[in-house]
This record gives sequence, structure tokens and C-alpha cells, in this order.
Amino acid sequence: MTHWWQAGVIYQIYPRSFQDSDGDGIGDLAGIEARLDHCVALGVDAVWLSPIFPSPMADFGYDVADYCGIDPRFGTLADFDRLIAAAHARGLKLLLDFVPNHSSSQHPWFLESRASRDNPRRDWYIWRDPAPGGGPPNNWISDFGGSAWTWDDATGQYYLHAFLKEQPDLNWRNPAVRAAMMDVLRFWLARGVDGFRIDVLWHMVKAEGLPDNPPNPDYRPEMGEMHSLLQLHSTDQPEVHAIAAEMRAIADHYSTPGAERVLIGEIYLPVVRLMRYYGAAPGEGVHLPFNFQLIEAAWNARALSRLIADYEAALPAHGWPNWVLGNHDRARIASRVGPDQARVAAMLLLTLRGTPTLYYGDELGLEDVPIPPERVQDPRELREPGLGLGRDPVRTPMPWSAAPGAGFTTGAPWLPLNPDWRTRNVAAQAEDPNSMLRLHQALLALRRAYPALATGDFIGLEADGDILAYERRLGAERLVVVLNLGGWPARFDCEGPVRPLLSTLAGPSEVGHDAIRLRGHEGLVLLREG
Ligand code: TEU
Repeated sequence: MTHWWQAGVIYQIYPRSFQDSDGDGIGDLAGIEARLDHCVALGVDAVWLSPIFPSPMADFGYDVADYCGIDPRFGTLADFDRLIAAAHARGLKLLLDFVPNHSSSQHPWFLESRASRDNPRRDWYIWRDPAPGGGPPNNWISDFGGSAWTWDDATGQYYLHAFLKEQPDLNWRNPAVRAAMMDVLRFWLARGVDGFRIDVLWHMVKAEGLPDNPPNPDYRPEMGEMHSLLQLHSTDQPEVHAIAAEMRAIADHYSTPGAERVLIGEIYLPVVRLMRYYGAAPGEGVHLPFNFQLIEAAWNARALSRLIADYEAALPAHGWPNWVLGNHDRARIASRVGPDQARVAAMLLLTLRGTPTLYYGDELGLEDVPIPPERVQDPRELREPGLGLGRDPVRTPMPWSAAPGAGFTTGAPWLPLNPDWRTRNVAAQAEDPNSMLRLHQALLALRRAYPALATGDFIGLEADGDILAYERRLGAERLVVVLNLGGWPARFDCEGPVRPLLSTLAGPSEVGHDAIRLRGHEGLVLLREG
């Protein structure tokens, strides 16, 4: 039996940047509700919202000060209830972002924890004395650069933070923390949410004794200081799997047939270690440990076909694949591979075997937007400027129309709009049959019309030169996908008769009896006949 989260497509919304409803230049829940019909017209099945909880916004919501509320900038719990009802009325699932590794330093738990060494919540976070010779307890580096430890003068100890000092790590070895956080999941599940994307799942448990991390032999300064060490002891500890299993049991408890509550793990690990997050047995891990390989891969046929084959081969019998092309942390696909190839990339994402996650704005071919220094917001850029680690360029407002503020806001947008917003916007692309938006709509419609594309088997056909070709099979239904990853014409020999269903390019495709001549940057979906 196929579940919704297997056949479906997930759409990530960055709430600050989707739609503003009150003119403050920041997107909000009422805005998202007003734009749900865009998600329906696009053809996605589920919407995942980056964090919407009360937050000082040191890391734009990934620093949560109250796990069971809504930040006033985004709205109220009543707005949230309206949003989820409106989503469900349209047949859309709604997923939230759960941030369990760390809270905000303004969370009441941390305020108590730092109040005194004997506070009952002291052990809810990770406090340590200085190293014997002075200085931080170990050599761990924050993801944003600098030591992962911050000194607290009042109580004379350091606390650990894998990210900003405003994001202290919770101590998941403390059963009280674990119980409180599991209750957070229940709170939202009871409110009707369809699942969670779990932030930095692989970070949640640290090695006993907190030993030093070893140096990274491949480190180069332009990678950012966080990569100077291997995160051997600070991440991916075996104990994390029991926590994932407990979360899964809770999600399953709230699931009904056709309405499974889904867990997605944000995990940046090599494939072999990633697989463990599916759980040792069915139902013991997350449904979808995010597969970020398309974000990190070299964009050529050989590399892509190798990683697809290796990933397929590594999947456990109970593991359903998934693919991600972009998110709020990484350069946009149109900037990574160029605007023409981005159309081919969209076809790849939406025709591979596995649940695709589509990042808002990528359906318009949005590129990274240059941010003038005086408008930089991202702490990662502010902490290590000039390395290109800043994430503002991929978080700019969704351009809806040629109206002032691109239809995103009647006020001043919190980040600059894409420079070409007057022409690159939803309204303009909806009118243009050759637009990126219309290509996404066509690809998503094709997935519904041909179930082989969503859930069929994957058979690699060719990875030669610029051509990547594969077949998707379900029963008698057989579709062939041929992608030209280069800018020049290329030929593919297709055994047996095929009929073209969709091209990434306008105009006629050259599909002969046996040979297909692809134009530069052309991708084709074909139906095998006979
Ligand atoms: O990201 C975690 C994370 O590991 C990424 O920052 C990763 O290091 C980076 O993409 C590698 O280039 C999550 C959220 O997605 C991010 O926005 C938060 O800042 C972070 O956790 C802390 O909560």
C-alpha cells in the first residue's frame, strides 16, 4: 500500500518570506493561508513551515522560546488553527519544524537553568567546568564559527551550543527533558499537524564525557571554521536512535489510515550512516531521513547516476527514498546549475523514485539574491563574513506579482526582492506556458497521471557524457526519463517505441523510432509503447 508521504510532494515555506498580511514586511500565517491556493495550483501534497514559534529570532525561529505557541510576528494560535483547517479543506497536509536539539537562551527553561548551579533545571542543558588549564571544556566548534562553549559568569561554568550562543543545547540524556519535548510533539499532533521536520536530529545526543573532536584532514578555511574538526563525538551517537523511535511511536499513535503523521529528519551525514535513521526495524525510525545529495553533488551524469545507484542500494528494505534540491540553508538550484539547467534539475527531482521536497521560489527559478552588506540579517554571515556562508540570498520574499512589494508586502520587505521581480513572479509565470512555474505544474500533474513516476521501480539506463537516463516502472506502465545535463545537443538510443509526454523546453522534440536527439538542457519524459 502506498502512503501519502510516499507518493506526495512536500513544499517548504520559509514563513518570514512567503506572504505578509499586515504590512510589516515579514510574512505571517494569515499570509500563508491566503496563498494556499498557490500550493494547490502547483500540485504539491504537503506544506512544511520553517519555525513559527515565539522566538527572539537570533537564528530566525531556530531559537525557540516557547515550543507550544506562535510568535506574534507570525500570528496567534487561532490563526494557526485557521491555517491548518484551510490546508486540510484543500487536501493539503501541514508539517511543522520541530527544533529539539537546542532552545533559545530566552526560553524559561534556560533562564532557570542558568539561574544557579542547584536550580532543578540546571541539568536540562549542558554545563561544564573550564578545562583543567582554563578555557572551554573541549575543542568543539559552533556551526556558526568559534567555540561551541560560552562562559557564564554568574554561575562560573560554560554551557554548550552547537549553533549560536543564543541557542543552548538541551541535555537529551536527562529524562525530564525528553518527556517535556515528547509532550510538545503531542501538543501539535493533537492540534492536527500532519508531522514534523526535525531540526538537526543527528546532533541531539553527545558522546559521554564530551571528548575532543579530531581535526578534519580535508579542512580548508573557505569551508568555514565549523569544518575544521570532524564532528565525531558531538553528533550521530547511537543513543539518538532510541529517541527517534520514541518520537515515531508518538507519531504512529496519532496516525490513522490515509492520515499518517510523518517524521522527517534533517541529517547531514554520508549515506551509509544516514540509513540508520530509518530505524533498525520498520516503524522504529523517522519516515524520511532527508537525502541532501542533490544539493552536494557535482552536476554531471556520471556523478548523479552513481549517487542515485548507491543510495538505492543502501536503502533498507523498509526505507522509502526521498530527494531534496534546495532549502533555506543552501544556495538555490538555479544559482548552482544555472537557469537553463534548473529546468532539467526540476525534472530530475520530480521523476526520481522517492518523496521530493521542493523549496518555495524554486518553482519560479528564483536565484540567490545579492544582499548589500548593510542589509545582511543572517548571523552566519555576520559571524564569518565574506565566506559566502550567509543564507539571506536564498530566503528572499516570494514574488507574487508586478504590484508594489511584488504582492508580498504593502510595506518594506525584510530582505530585498529578487532584482527581476517585475517579470519573475507567480502571476507572470502563470500566464506564460513556457515558464518554470508551468513546467513544475506539468511535472506534478504528470506524477498524478502516471503513478509509475511517483512510486514505480527505478531502473538506471544510461549515464554517458551529458545524458542521464532512467526508467520508472509500475505494472505495465513504463516511463523513460532522459536528461541532457549539458548545453549542447546529445543523442540517446531508446530501444523500442516511445511517445514524448513532456519536455523541459518549448517547441518540438526530436523523438525518432530508436534515437532521440535532445537539445541542450533538454529533459524529456517519455512513455514506452507496446
Ligand atoms: O541547519 C542545520 C545545519 O546543519 C545546517 O546549518 C548545515 O550545517 C548547513 O546547511 C551546512 O552548510 C538547521 C536549520 O536548517 C538552520 O537554518 C539552523 O540555523 C540550524 O539548524 C540551527 O537550528
